[in-house]
Amino acid sequence: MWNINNMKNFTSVHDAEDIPKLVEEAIRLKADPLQSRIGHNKTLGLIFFNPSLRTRLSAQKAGYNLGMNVIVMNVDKDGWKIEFEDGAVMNGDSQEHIRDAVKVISSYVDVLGVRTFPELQSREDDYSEKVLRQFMEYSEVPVISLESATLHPLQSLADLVTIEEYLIKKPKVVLSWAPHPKALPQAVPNSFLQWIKKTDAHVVLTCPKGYELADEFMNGVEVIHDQYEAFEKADFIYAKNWSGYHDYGKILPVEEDWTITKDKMDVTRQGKFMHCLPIRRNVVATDEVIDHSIVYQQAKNRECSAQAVLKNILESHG
Ligand code: SN0
Repeated sequence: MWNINNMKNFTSVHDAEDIPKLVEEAIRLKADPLQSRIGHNKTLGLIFFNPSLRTRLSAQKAGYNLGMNVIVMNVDKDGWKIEFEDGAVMNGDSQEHIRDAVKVISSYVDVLGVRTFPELQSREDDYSEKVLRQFMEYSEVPVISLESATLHPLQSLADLVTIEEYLIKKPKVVLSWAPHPKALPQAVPNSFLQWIKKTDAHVVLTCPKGYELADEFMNGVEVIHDQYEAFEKADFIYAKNWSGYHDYGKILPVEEDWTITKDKMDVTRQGKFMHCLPIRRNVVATDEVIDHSIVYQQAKNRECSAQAVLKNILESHG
């Protein structure tokens, strides 16, 4: 079958050849979710090393919409303890090597999704995508990232779909760092920048000094350290916390209050507030901001986005 994106795996923006077409396809699937049953008699496997609500349920629903069977496993809780080191002498805690686990899982499924967060200890380990790479190496079937150590492409595609639904030409889109009690991954902001840069948006990043992301994501992005100034006339405010990239995995001291409030939203051009969820209310943003936001639309768009990706993969691997 003719396929617009000729997708093998889906682990970053680079796996989508034609992003506007993928966004359009997601929007078409949202309007008529049961239009294609290309996944009939195929099985989707979803493997989680970390918690999930939207990714898990939306990917499951997307699979069902295409007629797939879906099997889900929280390997961190229900499986054997996995060993990731090559050549390890496994006489300690870990019980099953990743290469055996992935070979076996991939023999049961036609498409394999995996979620694997960074440890936030070693930047080198995390940014080499150690776990995702092993899945891609040992899997016999296409692999989808359900959020890896450094990227969250299914979220970013849903974010582009959501922005596209407002039909604003050259929107001003601001990615804003926000406070959080825990050290969180850089995956969502990295990935959002990777994808939004492929659109006609004017992209601004605002964060306290020291919270800049890796150059490969920041290239071509305007950086404004004053949050109010950055928010001026914005059409979309995308809030997210992340831990330090340069001072890796650290929570750095920040003096000003970066919580997103109505006062800050008031300097935008009736800007829409976005967040991938889960969100710590009244820390990242106030109740008032969240309750007047488009976060549920964004979350709903996870379903059609995952479905567009699965459909493309099934078309390429019929
Ligand atoms: C994850 C992250 O990458 O930031 C997943 C987002 C889709 N978020 C968290 O781990 C939040 C945990 C918390 O304690 O609020």
